Amino acid sequence: MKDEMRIMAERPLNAETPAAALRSWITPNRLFFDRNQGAIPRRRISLARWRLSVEGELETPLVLSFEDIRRMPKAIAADTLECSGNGRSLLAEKSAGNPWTVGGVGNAVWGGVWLRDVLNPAGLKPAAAHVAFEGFDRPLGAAGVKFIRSIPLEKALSTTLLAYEMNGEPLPLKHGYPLRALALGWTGANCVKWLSRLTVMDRPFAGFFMDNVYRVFQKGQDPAAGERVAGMKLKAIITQPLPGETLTAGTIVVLGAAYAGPERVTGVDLSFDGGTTWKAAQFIGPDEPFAWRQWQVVWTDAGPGEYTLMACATDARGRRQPLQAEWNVLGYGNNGVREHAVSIRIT
Ligand SMILES: Nc1nc2c(c(=O)[nH]1)N[C@H]1C(S)=C(S)[C@@H](COP(=O)(O)O)O[C@H]1N2
Ligand SMILES: [Mo]
Repeated sequence: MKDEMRIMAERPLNAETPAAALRSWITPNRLFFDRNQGAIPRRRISLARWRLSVEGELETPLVLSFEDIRRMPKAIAADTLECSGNGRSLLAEKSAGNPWTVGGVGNAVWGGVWLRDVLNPAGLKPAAAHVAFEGFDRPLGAAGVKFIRSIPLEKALSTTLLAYEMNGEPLPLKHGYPLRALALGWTGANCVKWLSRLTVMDRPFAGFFMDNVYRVFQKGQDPAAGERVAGMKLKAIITQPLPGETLTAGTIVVLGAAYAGPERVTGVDLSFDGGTTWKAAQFIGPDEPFAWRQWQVVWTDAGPGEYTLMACATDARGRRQPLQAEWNVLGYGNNGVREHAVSIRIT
């Protein structure tokens, strides 16, 4: 149903956006996917009490109030956010984790401050190499490990936003109120919610959520030896029709979205016959860096039969999405064209 999240787990809350709600360029806050490793704070922290501590390889460590953040130059950026595991359940071979289909992704316009405007005035020391983000959400489970993640300084200073607004509203509690990180174009795991502390480090933060997960590795391989998830992968999704739909012969409008994380999407091709022939889709809607592009194909004279629709995106570097995803133990980055095929019937 268009209006209901598909809940995969309640504690922690993990829920995906229904595919039909991915048709609009902006994903409504109410339907934006939820991905949590720990417990969502029970109520909004008082802004008067909230503090952000900024420490580590800095000349002048800082403690900022919400007012301090509010007084800084405001930045607005569109960003499509996707969980590393999105599409995992569509892989032919099983992998461990939440069974995401297509809805572990959403697009929003975020308002906040550039991370560089917080860090630069504090004076970065020459050893600065990574920035670690810590949230104040409580860990769940016996291990009690906090969700702490770091990103390279270069990413932190170029295109990372600290957001307090989502689609013109204060950041909703579930999405990190009052402040979250957004490494634009990078997977959700790099976008820590409920920020309480930023630590500039001389090396990547070491810990469970850096070294045991959010790594791309094969069976029998040490997770820490695998590559860290960073930029979202090039991918097209079909949002209309939906899998299993029965349609009436005639003109059929196929809709979808395509995204490439830090890259730009330059084309989408659609096949009605399981990949034998391809037709270029037409872009519709806004064209913003780091945000998905919507596309459509108007299919006239669609006759009765069974069809498999497949969409394939191309990026500005001329790369095409793979026909089949590269499998890995945790099922990250599924951008396979075949895995995202939509089978329909026309009568
Ligand atoms: N503090 C904190 N930040 C977090 C997480 C978390 O569990 N705790 N989960 C991360 C993951 S894996 C994803 S995909 C995104 C999801 O953001 P959303 O719930 O706002 O969609 O938040 C990230 N930031
Ligand atoms: Mo994620």
